[in-house]
Amino acid sequence: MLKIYHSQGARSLRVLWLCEEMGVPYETAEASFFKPSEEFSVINPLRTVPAMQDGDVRMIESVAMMLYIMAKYGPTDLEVKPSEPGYSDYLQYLIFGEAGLAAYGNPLVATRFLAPAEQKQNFTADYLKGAILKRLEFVGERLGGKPYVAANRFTAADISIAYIATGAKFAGIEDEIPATVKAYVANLQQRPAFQRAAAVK
Ligand SMILES: N[C@@H](CCC(=O)N[C@@H](CS)C(=O)NCC(=O)O)C(=O)O
Repeated sequence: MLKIYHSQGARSLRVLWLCEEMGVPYETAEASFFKPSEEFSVINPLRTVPAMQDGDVRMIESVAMMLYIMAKYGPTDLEVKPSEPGYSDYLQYLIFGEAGLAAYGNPLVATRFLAPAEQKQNFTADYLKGAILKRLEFVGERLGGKPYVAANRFTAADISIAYIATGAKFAGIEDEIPATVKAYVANLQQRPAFQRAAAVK
């Protein structure tokens, strides 16, 4: 069975949500980057969350885990095939959710919680915040009121993008998320699979 090293509110949420949508069984193990267990440190020496073990397979990138699970435990409509309209959007937003959005949040979160008081407000933190909000405006414009970012249906790309709403809380910018994106995420979060995944401690 898939073992997902998870911490509530971390990017492991993407992987749990995907598994819940697909009906793929999984178990979780606690993954704390502040107090990592020995087991977690062995699975992921970087101690970033999530990590995943599937037999001999070990992975430490949430979007790559999603691609792996869909390919290995699918087929699933959460994936868009190259022959379908919307394939390029699907690929773009699946990757953009991490590389274009959430990745900018890590140094912002670290600055907020770990930086000395006199370094909490600095050029870099302001730049990162601006970069995330600018990219969220872009997503909102791209959505144009539609409920999904690609292929006119719910896909893994939506799971990837929607994580930013959770990450934004840690970054202290949740109130600044554009209304269009807030509405998009709120709609996705109504899904029972999201609610089951978000409830996992
Ligand atoms: N690109 C990685 C990022 C993983 C990541 O940075 N996770 C955060 C928690 S959501 C973390 O572990 N931060 C602690 C750190 O960067 O040391 C992924 O998508 O899995």
